[in-house]
Amino acid sequence: MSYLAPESPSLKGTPMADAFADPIDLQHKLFARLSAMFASEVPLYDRSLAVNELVNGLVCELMAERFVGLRVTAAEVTRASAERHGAIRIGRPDEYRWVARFFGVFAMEPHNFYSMTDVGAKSQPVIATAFRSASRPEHRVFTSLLVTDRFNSATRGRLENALAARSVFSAKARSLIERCERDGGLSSADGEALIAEACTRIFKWTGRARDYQLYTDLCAAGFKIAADIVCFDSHHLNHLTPNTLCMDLYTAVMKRCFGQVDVQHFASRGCEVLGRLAATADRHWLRLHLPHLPAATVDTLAVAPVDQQTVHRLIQKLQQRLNAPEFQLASLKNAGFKDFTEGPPGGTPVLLRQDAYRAVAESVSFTEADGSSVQGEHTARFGEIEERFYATTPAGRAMYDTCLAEAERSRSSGSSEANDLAAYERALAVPFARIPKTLEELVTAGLVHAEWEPTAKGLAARGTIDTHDFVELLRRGLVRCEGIRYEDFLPLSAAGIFASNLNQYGTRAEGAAPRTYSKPDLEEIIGRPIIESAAVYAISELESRQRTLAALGLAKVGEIRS
Ligand code: OOG
Ligand code: NI
Repeated sequence: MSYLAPESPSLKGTPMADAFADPIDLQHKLFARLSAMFASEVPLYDRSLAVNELVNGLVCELMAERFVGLRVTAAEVTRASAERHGAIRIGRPDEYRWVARFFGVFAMEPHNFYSMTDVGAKSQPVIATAFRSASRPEHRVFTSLLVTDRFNSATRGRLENALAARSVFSAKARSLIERCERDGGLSSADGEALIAEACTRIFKWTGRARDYQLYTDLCAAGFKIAADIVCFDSHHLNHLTPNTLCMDLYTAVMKRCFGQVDVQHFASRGCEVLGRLAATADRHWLRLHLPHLPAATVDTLAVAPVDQQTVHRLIQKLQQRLNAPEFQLASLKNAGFKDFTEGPPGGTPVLLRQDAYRAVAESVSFTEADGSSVQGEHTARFGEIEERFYATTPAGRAMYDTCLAEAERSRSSGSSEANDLAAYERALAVPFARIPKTLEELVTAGLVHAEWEPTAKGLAARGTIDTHDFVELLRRGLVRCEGIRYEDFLPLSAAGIFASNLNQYGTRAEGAAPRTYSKPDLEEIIGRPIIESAAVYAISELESRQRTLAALGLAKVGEIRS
């Protein structure tokens, strides 16, 4: 099917349209290859993927104990570990448009406008959107654009000069993108050719840069983000983040692998977090974390208690596996793992949790205007990990923001040790206590979005039901719901990532009259509308409510208005 030109049915069913590769298949190939590229560039990333797959496999073993009859194959664990989000930073508007058109080939649409220019202390001179599939989001790329009017005119001139000299998309890449747009798709061979351009040129780290003086001047002035963008000759991936099934276990394992915690400490932390998961994971957890399992299978699974011995046995098994040489990360050049996870505390299933190992300095060869070269280094590429939860309603988001701000305040006034994880978790749990922990409670409080459907009991009661209220219908067992997963980014968390990763907390605007950017500015650059994901989550929920009411005989489809 042609996604770029859905309005041109003339192509459908023609030999040409049939010869097109499925853009989602191409997207999976693209991210598998980008991941292989990044793994060859960054040894720690390669090992962190192995850690993630090991942890995800263990979590699935735990689930097989918890859910009677559940089996998760190794291939399914690999599948659950294949999701990625990347981050790239672009210098020129015309480059940005090419990037948007490139992602269009892979059915990835711009979602949400993020301005980093005005987020308080963590501001950065970039605006951004994230490219992902609207209907099948699995991979996403947070794509920033440098806004040069934040700089004084002399710096701005130097930035634009440096940027004018480069050409990241080859003539071949551009013609493949144009072909896709013109014909409504690409053949597999052309898709492969474009993926090769992505992995050998467009997003590749080359270790080469230009203009060492500009690089050092920008870093010294507090504009390392600009140096990261303008001095390099590709849109190198800054990070490529896999998805974990248990953030707290993953971070504990990584700290053990880096030698930041000893084996005993790991054993007790591992048992604590796995024990907590064993006690709380329900079918909603399975649907959220393993969306590839058929819903009908998950719905029939019976939950069984998991004893502490089983948890111990699993952690012991993990310890043994971690003794393998590939997990001795301390032997690789590294700057360690961050102390604390960003986002809500474990067990509060809203939005997303993110953590990372820190960036290491990489050597860079700068080519100067006279052709000579200077050796320098650059620290930017780090190893993020994330776990995704439910999309919040506006009320849920407001509550989340309030809880986070409160946690932030108590942290900055707190006396807890900088790296005391237990104290950090206790402090975070206090403000977040007011956010419920189960899906039913979250939807009852109107804090997260869900998809609804009638139950068999509800269908049998059709004609006798006297309420339209979904909380009441849920309470009576006439409907059920599944939470909608959050597929986007959080501007504050993103700003924090820029800041911690660049080791530079915020940049001030020096431009005479820096303008304020808004969504239409970026839409003009991209040449396409930017999707508001909050509206899409709300509409999905509303449509499922309409279908459910209709199935229960409570309304005709299309009759309900919110
Ligand atoms: C992008 C930061 C945003 C996230 O996970 O929030 C991001 C960047 O550092 O370029 O990736
Ligand atoms: Ni990220």
